[in-house]
Amino acid sequence: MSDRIDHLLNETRRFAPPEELARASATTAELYERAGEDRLGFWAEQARELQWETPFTEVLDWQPPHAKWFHDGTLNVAVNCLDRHVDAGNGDRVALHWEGEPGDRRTLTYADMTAEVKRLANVLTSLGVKAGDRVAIYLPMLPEAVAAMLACARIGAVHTAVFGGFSPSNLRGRIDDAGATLVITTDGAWRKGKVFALKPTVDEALREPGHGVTNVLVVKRGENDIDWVDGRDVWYHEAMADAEAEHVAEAFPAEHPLFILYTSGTTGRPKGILHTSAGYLTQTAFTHRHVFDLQPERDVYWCTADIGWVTGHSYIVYGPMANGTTQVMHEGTFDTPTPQRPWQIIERYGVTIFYTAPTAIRTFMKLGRQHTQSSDLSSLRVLGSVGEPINPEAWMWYRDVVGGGTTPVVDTWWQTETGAIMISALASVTTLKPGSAQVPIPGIEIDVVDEQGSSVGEGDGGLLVVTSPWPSMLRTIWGDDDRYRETYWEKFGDRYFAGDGARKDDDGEIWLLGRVDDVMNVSGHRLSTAEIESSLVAHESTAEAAVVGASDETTGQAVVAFVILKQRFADELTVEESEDVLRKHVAAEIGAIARPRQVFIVPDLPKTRSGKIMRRLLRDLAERREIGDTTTLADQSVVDAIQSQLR
Ligand code: 6R9
Repeated sequence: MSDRIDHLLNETRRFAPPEELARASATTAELYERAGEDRLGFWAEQARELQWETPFTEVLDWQPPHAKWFHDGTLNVAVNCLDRHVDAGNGDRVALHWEGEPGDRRTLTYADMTAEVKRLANVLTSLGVKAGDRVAIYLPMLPEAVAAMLACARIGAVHTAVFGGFSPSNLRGRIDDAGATLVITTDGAWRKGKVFALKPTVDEALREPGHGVTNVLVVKRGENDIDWVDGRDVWYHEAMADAEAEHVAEAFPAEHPLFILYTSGTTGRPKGILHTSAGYLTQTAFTHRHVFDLQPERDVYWCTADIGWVTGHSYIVYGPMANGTTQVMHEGTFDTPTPQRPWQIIERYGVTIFYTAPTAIRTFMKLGRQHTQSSDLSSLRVLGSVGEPINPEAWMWYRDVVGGGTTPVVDTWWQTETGAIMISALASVTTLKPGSAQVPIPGIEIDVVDEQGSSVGEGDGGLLVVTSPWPSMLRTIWGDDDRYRETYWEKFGDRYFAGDGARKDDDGEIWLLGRVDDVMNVSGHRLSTAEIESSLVAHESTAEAAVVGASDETTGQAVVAFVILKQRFADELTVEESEDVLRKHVAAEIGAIARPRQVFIVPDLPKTRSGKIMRRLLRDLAERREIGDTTTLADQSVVDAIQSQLR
């Protein structure tokens, strides 16, 4: 695969951590050594950073493909995220600086959050929820969403969060698959300057009988009119006012289920990924602290992910709160009321660590640096990226424009299934390579292998595998252990198959190339969508690009590109001129084999709510097929706009 990844291989820029970050690097750098000498001992040390009711004596019980971590220990996850900080004298530390889209603000300290979660735990119990029961959380970015997850954890109930954008049938599918008995939702939430009703979706999802839901707990936010089912629906604020303030938390076994999260799955039925307690909390807390060089006493951290996505679970709720972090949480969209919103928020709270997705970064690029420059961003000291391969151009823009040219950008590779970050630079230690996730974090073992499972050499590409079990790994697919074995373990035995393509560079470091289902085969040459997208975005006229392999009679597959132009080029060039320029550019950059058969200039790209480009849908469009399932699409009108362009 080496000749096909030349474009990325030619990326030779390197950035060492700035002085003030490197000060901590001596101790952090030792983590690699410690983990290398005694991997299980290393993870046991990390786990002992948590507060245990019963200390564990066994670190790992591995019966491939099933792992149990720290399994004879007991703890309470919510106590670790809340009470522990209050008990340590940090009750006054801000847990959440929350901003509503219309501009309303709330500040909640660790003492406030602890009090909220204790009351809510009592409410859940009074509604009949017991340890092991499942609770569906259909909430947008409200502090109550964080409280709901932690209240479930506190009583040992298993939450399953569902994106606010999902349809009634999708929500119902998840409620049924998980066997949820309670749904927590809101009347409505703010999005793009309007109240977007959520409760009607829950009503519709529960209309047909056959589900096990006995109550719907409703947070008042949108103040929009909603239907009410007496005996089933309960106002959150009323139940909280009636509830006892005190709650004594019980400890649960380390392997007690914590949550189920359905992956948006590009094809087929969604998979309910099951995570358990202590191992998950250990790895989310560890990675959050060391990848971002977190100093909980002074940092202000902002992760822009939705709470209904795994990044919201691991890097808003569990990792950061286990570390006692002060964070920013924001409702609604970034461009409302103005595109300056995110930068104003960073300035207002003095955000020091900012964690977002490449798709957001490319949107910021498209809007232009003038919006970024109108705010003082000098508080930022670490930037993070997650969700997709970040092309070197976006990486450089992020570092230069948002990070003032000095702030490290850590590109973090992981999945819903892995629970926590697996491959990433450590901000205070690693010399960075734009566009590469680089190295497994301490205690994680990764390889890139060929189809037969043999490790590839340096400079070569193949499939990414995790070669030994890790604390925050998924334990199974809820209700379908056979599918768990087939999807992740059948291909390479006791090595975990991630479904991503990757290559090792000459230093043995890792570059992610996108999902293997995003790998195209053009005339027998394997081309990565990420590589061609990277080349397109490197052209001065391109704001954002998505590439798919569409079936082609002669070449098997052909490269089809969808491109959003930067405004000033869209004004200057005709569509035909732009298409021609970009086709030539890719051919020159990567080689004639990668020259797109077609370049479509489009106003927007279809994305999931977690910000991933829906290439499957673009493939349908490129092949002029009926487009498939669009339930995970964030904005349906984008497809209509592209379709009218293709005619
Ligand atoms: C956390 C999250 C997982 C898939 C994963 C990969 C892609 C995520 C990435 C990345 C390259 C990164 N992905 N981070 N690809 N570089 N830094 O995104 O979870 O929604 O389950 O998606 O996302 O393809 O397999 P999830």
